[in-house]
Amino acid sequence: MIHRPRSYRAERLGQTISGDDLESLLESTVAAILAEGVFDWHTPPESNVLRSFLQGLLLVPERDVFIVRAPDDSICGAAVLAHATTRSETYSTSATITAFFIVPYERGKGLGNLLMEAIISRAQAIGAKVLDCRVRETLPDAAALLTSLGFTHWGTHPYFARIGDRTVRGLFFSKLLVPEEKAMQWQPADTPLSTPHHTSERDTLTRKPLTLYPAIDLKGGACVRLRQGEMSEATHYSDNPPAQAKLFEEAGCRHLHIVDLDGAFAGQSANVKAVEGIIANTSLPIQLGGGLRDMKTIERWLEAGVSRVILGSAAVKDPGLVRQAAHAWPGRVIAGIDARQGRVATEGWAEVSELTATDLARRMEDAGVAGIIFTEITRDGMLEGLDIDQTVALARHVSIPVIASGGVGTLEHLRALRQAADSTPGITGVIVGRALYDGRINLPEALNILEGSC
Ligand code: AMZ
Repeated sequence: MIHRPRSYRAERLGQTISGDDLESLLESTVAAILAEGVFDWHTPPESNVLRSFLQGLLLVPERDVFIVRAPDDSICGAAVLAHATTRSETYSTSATITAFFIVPYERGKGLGNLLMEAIISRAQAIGAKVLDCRVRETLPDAAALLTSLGFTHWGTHPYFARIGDRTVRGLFFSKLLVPEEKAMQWQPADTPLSTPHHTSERDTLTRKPLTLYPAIDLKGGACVRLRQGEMSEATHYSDNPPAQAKLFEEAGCRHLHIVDLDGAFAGQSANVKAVEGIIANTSLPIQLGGGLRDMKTIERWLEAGVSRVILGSAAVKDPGLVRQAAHAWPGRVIAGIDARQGRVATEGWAEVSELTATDLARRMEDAGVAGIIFTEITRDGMLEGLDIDQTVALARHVSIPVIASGGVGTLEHLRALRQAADSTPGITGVIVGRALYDGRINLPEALNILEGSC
């Protein structure tokens, strides 16, 4: 097995926490309280009080708890995002960071940025238009971090905290997550999408970037592309998957999407050497799907250096496994929902179930997955455009990120997704396969469109 050094990473915690994680969170929280106070404590309470408080926090649906893990898995930072679950104008337009810390001994490594990125993408995924944060005036580093991330300081609160015999003011910061004119409009989640007719320059400056995931589909150790998932329709592109991965990395991609096609059909990992070769040959984060049907196999790949696993058949046939994996590896399990005209397919897409994509998406959100990849099978490999309507409908049905897949053939198709994502913040990325291999899409231009600068 190939081992890569693990890196610092931010995650959102689920409702339950392992004993080790709880102790680690407790320890880092005490360090942060001693350094400058957090969660309204300036001296640490008894550890049982703090332990119950942290456990209780995880159970509140309107609170998301984020952590930063060090390479040895210990927790070295945490934050809380408060938002409303109610889809009402008053409550769901903003989200507020109510706690935020990096332990003193891990500062200066950019971990605050990492934690904030995870918070911002969650706030966007739940449709918040504004992200608020209050910082004590005695914390200039925290204020500087927010300013550098585009937050605006707009006011002060005179009696924010009483520390010893001192009254400390709070500084209010906000960041708009949508263009200003959209922040003024209220659009209930279930109303049809009104597509903007033009894109103003201001839009492009405030949009969130979409991620492009180049696809490497593996069959018999080689890179192939299929049409509508048919193995008999495979076009062979490269015998050297690790070299292909490197090419994508050098061309500016920031992530890789890998599917073990033989594995998806067989129900167990098949292109093991090719995947290991890719892991060894690139430093990009990798999401891997195809044939992952038990905890052992999932763990094996996450340990081997894969960033996230994609569960497809298991999402339909073994939701208990998805729930267990999502809780064991928060942020690292995503669901692959592949639908043939709205009905979900499994086993290499050879079987179609009765489940609709939207029903499954809700179940997967409930199981705790970090996101969904949605593929309309009839579009896959056909180069005729994504099924944007279905993707939008799905993204509006859940509050976790949705990645679009199947059918990208031109830059216009990416522009159309970009536009849809502007009014549906849950759409966060797109998978592109055949069009890249055939040279129909120029990668720098594609990245430019998706990342928002054109
Ligand atoms: O093209 C296919 N026939 C195909 C494909 N691309 N079949 C499965 N898959 C992908 C899914 C998902 O990423 O899009 O394999 C993954 C799911 O595999 P499993 O073994 O969990 O169902």
